[in-house]
Amino acid sequence: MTVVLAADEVVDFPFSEAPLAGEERRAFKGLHPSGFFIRHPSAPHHLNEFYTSDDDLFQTIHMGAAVVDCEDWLLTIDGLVQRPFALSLDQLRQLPRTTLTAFHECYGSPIKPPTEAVSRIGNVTWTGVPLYTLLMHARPLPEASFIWSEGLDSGEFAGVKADRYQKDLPLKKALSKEVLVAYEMNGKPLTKKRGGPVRLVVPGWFGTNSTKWLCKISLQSVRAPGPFTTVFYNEQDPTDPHGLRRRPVWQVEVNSIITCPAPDAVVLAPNVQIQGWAWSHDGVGSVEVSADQGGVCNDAHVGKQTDFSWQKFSVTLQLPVGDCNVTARATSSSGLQQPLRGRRNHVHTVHIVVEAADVK
Ligand SMILES: Nc1nc2c(c(=O)[nH]1)N[C@H]1C(S)=C(S)[C@@H](COP(=O)(O)O)O[C@H]1N2
Ligand SMILES: [Mo]
Repeated sequence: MTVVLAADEVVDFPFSEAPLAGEERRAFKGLHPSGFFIRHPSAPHHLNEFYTSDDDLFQTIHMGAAVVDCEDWLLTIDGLVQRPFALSLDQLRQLPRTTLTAFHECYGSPIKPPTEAVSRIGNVTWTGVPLYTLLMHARPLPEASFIWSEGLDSGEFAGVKADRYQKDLPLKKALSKEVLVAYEMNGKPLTKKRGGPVRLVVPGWFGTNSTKWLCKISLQSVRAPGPFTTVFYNEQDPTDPHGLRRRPVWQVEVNSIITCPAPDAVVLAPNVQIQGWAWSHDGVGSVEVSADQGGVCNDAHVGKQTDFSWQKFSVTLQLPVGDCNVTARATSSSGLQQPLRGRRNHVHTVHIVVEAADVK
């Protein structure tokens, strides 16, 4: 891929040290805790706010949380570039920063078939330096088609050993202005379990691509060979009618959650307000909300997107008295609709009880 830099996009780099092989891994001081770690997010009915607090946001760690010495931390940019270089944390912080809002979603377990809805989702702000700025300084060679990102963590996941967490992105996505080398979430420095001091953030793409404890970006001509891009995180493409094509776990599929009413809530007939969040890598076009009583199905109002945020939907349904299941079904901007069942992004249904308004 040949990359041309616009004149107004040149960032002045007051530094640019040639990297020494493997030097960036010196900052790694061990894993704590070590081994697989997952923190489940709060239930959908607790995710009413546009911005998800750190406490309500899930965490997914395959091999252990890396303990990183910030003094020793280095980011190396190498591979198919004219000008490989390395940056310290202070140097990274001197570069022009960007803050953006993005939903953050975990694909779910890469060792189970993706048939169950996971709802590991939130919406936060990230602050950091666009990866674009660093790639432009390094000057990609025309043969470069992918970036490989490396974390400082190593160990074992599902019986497979890995000497590092390694992911890849097509260079085209890596050069999109939203991809960040981030050091803050929701305005605060990244904590250890969040991937601090520095992680990659790939808005619109599954969380697995956002490498935590980032230490290296390498430009390459082919996909990365590590287990997290080969053994794990490739799936059967559900849009292939023959079910043969496989695809990397990259773009986030259209999905939604109902945040209000809460499960088993008792509400008053007939007008019941339903609201929630919908998201997709390419934005949400519409959300249909239906109830299994009274034959109701209405298009919700869908709010605007801020950067790569999730989008609010809300609608008032006229429901008869009795038990009722309410379902939201989102359609992406490109026209893909959430499946009704059997898929990680299938529709979310909430059971509610509708009571007559004059019942005391
Ligand atoms: N180095 C490293 N980066 C990683 C992971 C990891 O285990 N190691 N987990 C990935 C997965 S699967 C997800 S969903 C996100 C989770 O980010 P969070 O824990 O901040 O929510 O980080 C990704 N980045
Ligand atoms: Mo994940």
